[in-house]
Amino acid sequence: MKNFKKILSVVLATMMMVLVVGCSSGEKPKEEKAASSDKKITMGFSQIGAESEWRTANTESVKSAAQKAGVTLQFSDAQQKQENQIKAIRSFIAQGVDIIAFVPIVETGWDTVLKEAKDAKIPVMIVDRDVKLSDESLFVAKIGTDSVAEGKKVFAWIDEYMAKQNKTPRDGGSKFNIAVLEGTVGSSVAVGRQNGFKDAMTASKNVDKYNILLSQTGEFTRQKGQEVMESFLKSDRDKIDVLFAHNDDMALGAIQAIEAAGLKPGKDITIISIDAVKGIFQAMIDGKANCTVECNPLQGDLIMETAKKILKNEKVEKHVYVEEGIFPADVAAKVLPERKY
Ligand code: GYE
Repeated sequence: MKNFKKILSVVLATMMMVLVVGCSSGEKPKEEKAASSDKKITMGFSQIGAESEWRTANTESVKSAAQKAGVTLQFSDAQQKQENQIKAIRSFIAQGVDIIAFVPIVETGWDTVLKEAKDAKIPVMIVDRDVKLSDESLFVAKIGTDSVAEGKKVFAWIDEYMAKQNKTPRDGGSKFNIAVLEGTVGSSVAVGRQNGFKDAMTASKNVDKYNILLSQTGEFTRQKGQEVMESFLKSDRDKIDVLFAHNDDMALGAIQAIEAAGLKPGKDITIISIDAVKGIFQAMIDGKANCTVECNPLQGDLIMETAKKILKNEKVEKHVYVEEGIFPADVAAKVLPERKY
């Protein structure tokens, strides 16, 4: 019995020592280790600015999703400048954040800074817009929208609508004249929407019925959309049949310019744009716009979910495109109350 007690006390003492040594050597007890793969994540997020209703919804989605997911967000607004985004990414690297996510304002010019992130072993996620890189391993995942598909949907809708409405060209000619308000120059979404639109037009059996008369950037803003539409109307007021705006905000600005020029938006000029923000639904209900192609800005939850998987070394899809619909004016009143942005 005495011996047994002795052995027991030696065993207990050894166990205590193992525990103390184990903890003091920096090793965490088992349960804590398991929890540490779920440790609080810090994400550096570089947003491009606040140029549109869509962008505001996108920012809110990212911020609220981060909060819900318990992710600490270092949020930086680049005020529409790529150089500010590059600075922000460099400062995220210097701070040693766990993961970087950013919306590339333009497609090119990211190789160097993303290489710096890779060298610092910080994974990068691309959000919303696309990039052109020399090395695809410079980012882990891309979550966003398919802008080429959006441009294609726009042409298909126009072609069907003009026929259904028995429209004829306003200038008495044989082709419908289209005016385009493009998005930010060099952005993947402006390039993709324009290319998708043109490709669908060229591939259509009705290609001879259409002419892109005017096409200029309105920088995705309401103000610039209005200004550029004013200049379009000065030169070609009685020729424009269709307006394709790369986003709803520019269409909303253009509507003001069209009214100021004494024309009826949505009737004299058929208007289609992309995003599906609440503002354009109201314009459609008022009969001033005809259709919007959805581009979903509510990407926050997916971004946070993906970031967590990446940091747990789980496999993630390299490209994820969110689902998108199309809303012509006749469904606007029914759909508006359900819209989340
Ligand atoms: O359509 C527009 C904007 O990148 C998809 O950016 C986005 C576009 C969106 O500000 O409104």
